[in-house]
Amino acid sequence: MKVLIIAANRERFPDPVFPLGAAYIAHAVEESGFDVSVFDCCITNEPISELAALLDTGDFNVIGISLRNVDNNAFPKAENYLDWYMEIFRACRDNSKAVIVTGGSAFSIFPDLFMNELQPDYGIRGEGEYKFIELLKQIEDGTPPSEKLLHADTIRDLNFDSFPSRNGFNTSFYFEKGGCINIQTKRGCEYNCAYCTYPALEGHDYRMRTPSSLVDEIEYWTEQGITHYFFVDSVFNAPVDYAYSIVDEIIRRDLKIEWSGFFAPILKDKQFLMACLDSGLASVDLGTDAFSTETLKGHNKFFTVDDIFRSCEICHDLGVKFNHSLIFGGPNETEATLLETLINVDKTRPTSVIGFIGVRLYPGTPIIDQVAHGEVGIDPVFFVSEAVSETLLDTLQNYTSDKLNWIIPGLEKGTNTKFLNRLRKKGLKGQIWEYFDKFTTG
Ligand code: B12
Repeated sequence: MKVLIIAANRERFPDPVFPLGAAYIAHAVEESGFDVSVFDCCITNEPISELAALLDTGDFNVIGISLRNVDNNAFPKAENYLDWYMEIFRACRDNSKAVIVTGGSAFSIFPDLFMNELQPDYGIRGEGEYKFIELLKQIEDGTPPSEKLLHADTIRDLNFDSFPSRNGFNTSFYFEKGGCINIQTKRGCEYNCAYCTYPALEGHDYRMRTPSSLVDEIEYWTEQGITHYFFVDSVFNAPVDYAYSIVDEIIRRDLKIEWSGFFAPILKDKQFLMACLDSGLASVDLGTDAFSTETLKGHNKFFTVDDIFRSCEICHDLGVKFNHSLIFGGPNETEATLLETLINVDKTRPTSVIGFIGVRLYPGTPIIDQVAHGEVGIDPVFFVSEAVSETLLDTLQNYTSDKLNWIIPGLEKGTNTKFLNRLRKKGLKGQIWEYFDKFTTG
């Protein structure tokens, strides 16, 4: 049976990101002995015509389409990718008789709505490695399931027989244009942040890969010339013992790499970050969200204003670049809390700040019950605290106008992709925001 896996994502901001979900699925297909090809919509300027040509010659039995992003989260200029996904589905229907199966994080957030809009033959919600293969076998045996929307069980053991080969994907493209490739160490998130989809997508319980097999993957890619990595885990530094075991294994193998990842601002002392530095840590992306006690409470965060200050101080002491990821206008936000956040962020002298305006509402997140009125759909709906809804955009515009290291996609601030591309063309690696301190005015 011939299977084609399509990575549908074309978003290139803040960087093109290697389609890791699609690669996991393609690898599972490869391992199960089916004939697999891949098509990545991000690396070509003419995806539809190229896809049509491939479908014309490929004679595929099944097409798996990976949907990563629902939308770009950039209120008030948010765009969803549904029209684009529809084009891909149309191209597949028009040029092939294959059974179409879809999945991915975007799909798993809105399974019913995407089933309705895109009309695949099957949709798989959740982790697709085993469920997709089960479906392929059923199709091959002539016993396809009658239900169209399938729910994958949580995969308890993430130590698959081998790490994703990424065969057929253009890893060098992502290393050159995106400055790194991505690695997943674990799945799951123990926290309950009000807005967040991660627990809904990955569950609350951690499932970890063993450090040695994980670092085998990094070592393999390092031998292929990849020097920079991003750990895609929801929070790299929790649980901290597991994070230690990874950095220790990288140090033990003496790999010459640089890496970054999402950190919660809960650093207690310098020790952990020093171990990270020894293993090649280049920067820390802090999931700060807000920097005032009331708004942190509103987001249901698990740390305090003091924790954030302490974490930033540790980064400064050790010379580690850090970004604050923020969400402005969340629950409990007032003019006073907003100003407090802005001023506190400045006090910490970050390398950069990436701020989203308003809370994008998704089903399955804790905030939904408190604030959602009516249906929350693929077309982005954002919550903005009433106390700042009239003034938020102006306040942010005015406060950040002379701050060149602040990126606010909703204000199209710091999002000039031509400029970012020029930086990459100079060969800059790692996270693009690591270079934004060069622009700091203060
Ligand atoms: C790491 C990450 C980033 C990093 C990526 C760094 C890098 N170099 O990779 C950064 C910070 C750059 C980033 C940016 C963005 N991200 Co992001 N990101 C993530 C995160 C935490 C992990 C993604 C990942 O790699 N997962 C690991 C892979 C293996 O999992 P997976 O893709 O889900 O695949 C599994 C299943 O979905 C399924 N599956 C996947 N494909 C298919 C196909 C078939 C046929 C089947 C059956 C199953 C299947 O099986 C796979 C294996 O189990 C997720 C949240 C999350 N926990 O998922 C958000 C997430 C993917 N991002 C999201 C968004 C919106 C974005 C941005 C648009 C804006 C933003 N808010 O940051 C940009 C877009 C960037 C781009 N160019 O596309 C959303 C997407 C959904 C949505 N809400 O729209 C998520 C889910 C978070 C959220 N807010 O809900 N992101």
